[in-house]
Amino acid sequence: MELLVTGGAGFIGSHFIRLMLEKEDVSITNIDALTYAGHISNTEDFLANKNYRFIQADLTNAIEVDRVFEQQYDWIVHFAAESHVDRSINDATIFLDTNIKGTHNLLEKVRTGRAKKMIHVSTDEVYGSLQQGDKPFTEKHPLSPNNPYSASKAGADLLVRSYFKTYGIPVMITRCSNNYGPNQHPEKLIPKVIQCALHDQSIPLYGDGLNVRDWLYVEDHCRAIERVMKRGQYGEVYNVGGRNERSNKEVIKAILHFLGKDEHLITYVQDRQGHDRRYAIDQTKIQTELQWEPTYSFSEGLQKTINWYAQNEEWFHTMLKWCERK
Ligand code: NAD
Ligand code: TDX
Repeated sequence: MELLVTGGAGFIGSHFIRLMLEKEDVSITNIDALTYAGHISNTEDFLANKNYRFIQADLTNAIEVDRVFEQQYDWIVHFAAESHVDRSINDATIFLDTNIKGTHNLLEKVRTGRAKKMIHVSTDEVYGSLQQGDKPFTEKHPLSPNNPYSASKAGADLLVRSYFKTYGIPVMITRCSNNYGPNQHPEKLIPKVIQCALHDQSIPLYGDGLNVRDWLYVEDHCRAIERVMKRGQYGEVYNVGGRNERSNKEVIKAILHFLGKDEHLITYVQDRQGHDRRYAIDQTKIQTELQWEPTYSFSEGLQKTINWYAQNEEWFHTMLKWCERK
């Protein structure tokens, strides 16, 4: 199987490649622009694998994309995106380019036969926000994104849907909740908290700290995508979640507890603009139709994650330096 992964030098994409390289008869091409969020160090352990190759290419650049598609692929698994909500609030421009135009360029390659099938990796944020007591999002929940990042992801989701309806191409969408694990960019909540806690630095908690996210260990997300490739139905959307809702304050306290650090490190700071209150996923569909469910408990996943960051502080600094250069 010839598999094209986009954004494989980022957090989730690199874990997905690692998982797929364990399979027989899979040859993987990773295309990544190596933005501030993507770094070759995330792929170091499989760089030399004979079934893997890397091409630095920007999905928004038609010429670079054409070069990648000189050969045909059986699958595209599309992770590449601008992924950080706070950055999208500062400036949405690149989010529209990468997340919408980049996705469109790939859809065109499926439409014109350069790739046979595609999975578009999306997010629960496209559904908007829930209040405490509301029912979790099903796949039928209307798309009501509240920040430029999620609006750009919703735009991409709708384009994918339109290409299925108009051209009948074999595409599927996954919408996952918050991932955590090794190699997640230092700007995201869990890595940031671990790093601050390790160095007894203050931990910025937005607003009242009671916003709720559903947390899933990254390897479980990758296994869900693999399951969708094997058993999913074209044109369908599959929610993926951890059945693990926690307030941000609870998550930070759990990390401090693991590290034996004091809760006084928590510093309440100004809230994120348009901060979604709660995400919660109803994943009945993937569970019953595709027989997928998460394998990691939050405490197992968090322990693994904290250990990794504690043992890989150099990686953290590499990413921060890379960010400064970009
Ligand atoms: P990430 O920011 O860690 O990685 C994104 C990767 O995409 C980087 O390697 C970056 O260099 C690459 N990229 C960005 N723009 C590009 C372009 N124009 N051309 C080629 N490559 C480009 O993101 P992540 O957290 O791994 O998320 C991966 C995907 O999963 C995204 O589509 C995101 O929306 C989705 N998702 C993430 C989460 C989460 O909790 N992290 C949850 C649900 C869905
Ligand atoms: O310093 C912080 N303090 C804080 O309180 C940061 C970085 C975040 N937060 C809060 C905001 C959110 O409620 O923690 C929560 C998680 O924040 P992020 O890690 O920025 O993730 P989130 O905004 O929930 O989005 C993530 O999950 C869905 C990913 O970044 C998206 O790519 C994915 O689609």
